Amino acid sequence: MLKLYGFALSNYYNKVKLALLEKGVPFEEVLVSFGGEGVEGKSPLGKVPYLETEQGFLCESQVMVDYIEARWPTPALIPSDAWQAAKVRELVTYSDLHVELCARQLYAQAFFGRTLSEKFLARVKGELAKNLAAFKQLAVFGPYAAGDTFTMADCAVYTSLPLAALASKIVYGEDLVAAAGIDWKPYVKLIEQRPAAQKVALDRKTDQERALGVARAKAASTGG
Ligand SMILES: N[C@@H](CCC(=O)N[C@@H](CS)C(=O)NCC(=O)O)C(=O)O
Repeated sequence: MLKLYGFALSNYYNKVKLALLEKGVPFEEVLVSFGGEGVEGKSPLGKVPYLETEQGFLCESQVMVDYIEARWPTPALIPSDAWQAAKVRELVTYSDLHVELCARQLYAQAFFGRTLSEKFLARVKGELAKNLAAFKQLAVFGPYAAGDTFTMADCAVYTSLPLAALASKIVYGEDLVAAAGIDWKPYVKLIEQRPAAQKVALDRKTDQERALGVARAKAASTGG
């Protein structure tokens, strides 16, 4: 059976978990925190999630989602048409690379008690506003992220976009996602009608205190 390593507060862990749950693929969850023991040789950068298969370990959430899609094609999380599939993957990339990775620069202050410089925050604010405006041009929300069907783009967007909204609200006092004209709250409500997303959301809530405690201890021990 597949084993998914990571923790339920991690958006990338939840992206893969949501894909597995949507497809009904059996898997075991193995709790590994960031900087946790045993990551060596399985996830070279020490990041979670990573996935254990019968053939070895995989890291990088989108690689895992693509592997799961190839191995268990039904129900499909990507259209069969090459163009439509590329549009879904384009949105996944924008969500992961341009929205989440940019917003991630705020997490140290938003969630882990660090203070970032005004100059740094001003730069990230401009960058995030620009990237969200670009993301909005590609996202369909019709009603799903990439169109009228639930796809792997929803696995990425549902697990990351609310974090960008929350982090920017905490740091700047303004939800930059909403400010970009992205009405993300009804979208989250829609996705959370799905049993798979309900499980992800419940497990995330349960994991919140544990994960924050670990992250704060790590920040304190590294003088962060
Ligand atoms: N590109 C990676 C990003 C994974 C990632 O950043 N994971 C975070 C947790 S959400 C992590 O492990 N952070 C610890 C670190 O970067 O050392 C993916 O898609 O899997």
